[in-house]
Amino acid sequence: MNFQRNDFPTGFLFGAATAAYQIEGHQFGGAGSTHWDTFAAGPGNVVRAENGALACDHYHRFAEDLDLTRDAGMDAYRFSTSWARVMPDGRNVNPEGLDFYDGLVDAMLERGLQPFQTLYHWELPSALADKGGWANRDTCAYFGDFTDVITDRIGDRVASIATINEPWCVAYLSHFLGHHAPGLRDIRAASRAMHHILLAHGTALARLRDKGMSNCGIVLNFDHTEPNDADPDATQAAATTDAIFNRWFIEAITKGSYPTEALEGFAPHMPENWQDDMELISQPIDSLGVNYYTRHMVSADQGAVWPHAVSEDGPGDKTQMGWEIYPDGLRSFLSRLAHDYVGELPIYVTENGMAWNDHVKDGVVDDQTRIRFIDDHLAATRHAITDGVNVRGFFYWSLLDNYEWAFGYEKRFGLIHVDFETLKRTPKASYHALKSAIAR
Ligand code: GCO
Repeated sequence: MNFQRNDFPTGFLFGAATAAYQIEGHQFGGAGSTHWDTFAAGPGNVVRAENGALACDHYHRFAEDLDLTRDAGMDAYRFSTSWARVMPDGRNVNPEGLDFYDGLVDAMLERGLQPFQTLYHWELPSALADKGGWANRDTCAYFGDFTDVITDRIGDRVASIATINEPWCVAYLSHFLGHHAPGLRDIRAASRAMHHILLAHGTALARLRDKGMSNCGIVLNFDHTEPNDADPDATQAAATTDAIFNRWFIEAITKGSYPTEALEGFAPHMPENWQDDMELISQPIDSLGVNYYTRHMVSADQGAVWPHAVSEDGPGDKTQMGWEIYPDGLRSFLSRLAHDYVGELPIYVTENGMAWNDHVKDGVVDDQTRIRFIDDHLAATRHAITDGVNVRGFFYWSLLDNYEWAFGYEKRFGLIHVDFETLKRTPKASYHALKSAIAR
């Protein structure tokens, strides 16, 4: 890597990110069924119909995983607390689930790792999916109750709490594009989910403030979006796509409004009196988490349903996901977010990383492409800091190869290789390179 820890401001945090369902093994510890278990069991939804029942068996191996995180010289670890593990039916507490997260947080602290918690990284209990999930307003209040229960147990020891991970994925990708659980392609359900997921954020944040928590925020994903050609229709399609993907959530949170380009499609299907919720949704946050992966080029397609747009991957080199590697997009988002929305508010890059078809050969995983990827995105982060953006930390996605949702176990994002037959962990060359770069 072409940087050292002291190229970053003092106190800048280096970490790695994971999510409960993707690594823990949801069959253990009395966790309840989630909508991902049932979605994975539906025809053609997930590669080989794989689910998170075993995943990386982090439930039993977390000590080893956190040892590896500490040994890499990291400062922080981003994880999620599964709602369905803590409350298997979404309403009643599973003491074993609370004990697990209690022990997990202590294990981080024992290793000098700051716990960065995410409350919802998509582990929706099936019992609540039965009632309509995020299309149902009641789910927001239930989420508030979950927030109370988990915070009463571990809130005294976590460094940061993000309410929701990637609301665009929760709402649009899952209820309009149908690629993630619950797999709907329905504009009414999508419009409701687009709003309710933010109401859930606002509800949880209010509960956290009632408990005096002052380290709270949300994690949003941003995709660099450009028109594919000079056609004015493409410019329009790109602007609408940008409004849905990149502006909807941050504008709601920081300005209490939704972009008109996006409301054009959603407004007729929004829940009644949604305007009354905007004050709760736009309460101040303490930090913003930014997930950034790639760039999309957008063309107009008047024959397609609203938003009359088709997105393609950009022209540059691709990862195993087929996503273009485009580090400049990270720099420009960090600047845009500071300039247009959050000003001096601390920003953390809470996810950035790439999948590659990694193999262990003679005990080594030589992932040079990932080393360059990380180096280039940390350079983009450094540039944003030089431009004056208040970026306080960077979390690589992900610590481990894991369950990549609809792609099953096929896409390897980890700094650490996981053999899904034996569950053996093998740190990749990128792990060692990052370790050397961030050594004190
Ligand atoms: C997301 C999630 C992660 C993914 C990662 C790679 O962005 O979808 O936060 O759970 O695994 O982003 O796709």
